[in-house]
Amino acid sequence: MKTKKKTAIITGVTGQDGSYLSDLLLKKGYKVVGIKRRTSLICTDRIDHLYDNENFVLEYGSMHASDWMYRILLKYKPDEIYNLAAQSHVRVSFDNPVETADITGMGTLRLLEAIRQTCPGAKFYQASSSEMFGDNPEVPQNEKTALMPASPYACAKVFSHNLVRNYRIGYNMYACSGILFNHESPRRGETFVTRKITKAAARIKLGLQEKLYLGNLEAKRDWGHAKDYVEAMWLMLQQDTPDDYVIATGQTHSVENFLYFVFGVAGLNVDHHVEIDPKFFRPHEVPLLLGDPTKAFTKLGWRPKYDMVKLAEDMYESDLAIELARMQK
Ligand code: G4F
Repeated sequence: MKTKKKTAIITGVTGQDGSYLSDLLLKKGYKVVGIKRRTSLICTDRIDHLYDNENFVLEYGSMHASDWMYRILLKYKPDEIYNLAAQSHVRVSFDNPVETADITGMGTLRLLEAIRQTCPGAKFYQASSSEMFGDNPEVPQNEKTALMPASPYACAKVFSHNLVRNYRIGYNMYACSGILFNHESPRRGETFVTRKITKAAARIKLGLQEKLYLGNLEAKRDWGHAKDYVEAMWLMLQQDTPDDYVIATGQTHSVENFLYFVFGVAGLNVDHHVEIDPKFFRPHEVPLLLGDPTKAFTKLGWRPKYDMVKLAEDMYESDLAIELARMQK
């Protein structure tokens, strides 16, 4: 007997995670409905390769409003919904706190409420974040570690994280939060520190740029590869019961380590090219993130394939190829 094709809705589909998750679900035979905020500039580079796929549909919707949520949920009757939409830049959230809270916090409430009223049996994944641990010095951080958010972005994520638990228990919905530690890739936005470093190293190597300006080099992050992390998102929705999981590599490195490693691979001297610019410092920093992914290892059977070294090499090689291709145009 032929089984019905599953339908998944992904908010934030044009982002790094949305694009990798679309690739994964399409490979698994899903129909994927991607939600994108309408903008006059198109900005769909990360999903352009999916346009010809008959199982991929793009719809417009902003997390600021909920009318489209009811329409799309009723139209597609999804089996799974992945809420990846957010104003996800921590530094930017200090400058735009209200917009961040509305998209990253209230947007989740709008979506959960629309699901409860239209398709309460659908499985829901929320992109929670290790930023929620904030400046809690306790490491490694696991699902029980106290949340001490240190930015408007993290405060909004905590609001969403608590709502997921509230809807799971209060309405018996299959709702999970993945507490994802930093995850990067060649598709990472260019203003996040890892991509900023790999892109600058490639450009400096090719003589296209002289200097790289950075902020706090002492902060430590548990960096994994986004390709690994979207598999964990999917696994969370394939369990008998919904739960929250920390997704991390269990290793932490300073920004300085990442910088020296990438510049070493590129054969560049950090002292010649890197300067500190106070504008990249944050009013309230998260000094140390180190995740304990034991629960995801044991209950989901999930394991990351990339560590920081493989990740940084992948990103640098990709940026070098992109810049070389641009030069040859
Ligand atoms: O790359 P970042 O901007 O990532 P951050 O703030 O850790 O947040 C990312 O990971 C979170 C998961 O924990 C996500 F929830 C969030 O959406 C985002 O994806 O900064 C990493 C560290 C910070 O400590 C920052 O102060 O790098 C430091 N840093 C130093 N110089 C810099 C720079 N960050 C940026 N973006 N740009 C700099 O020039």
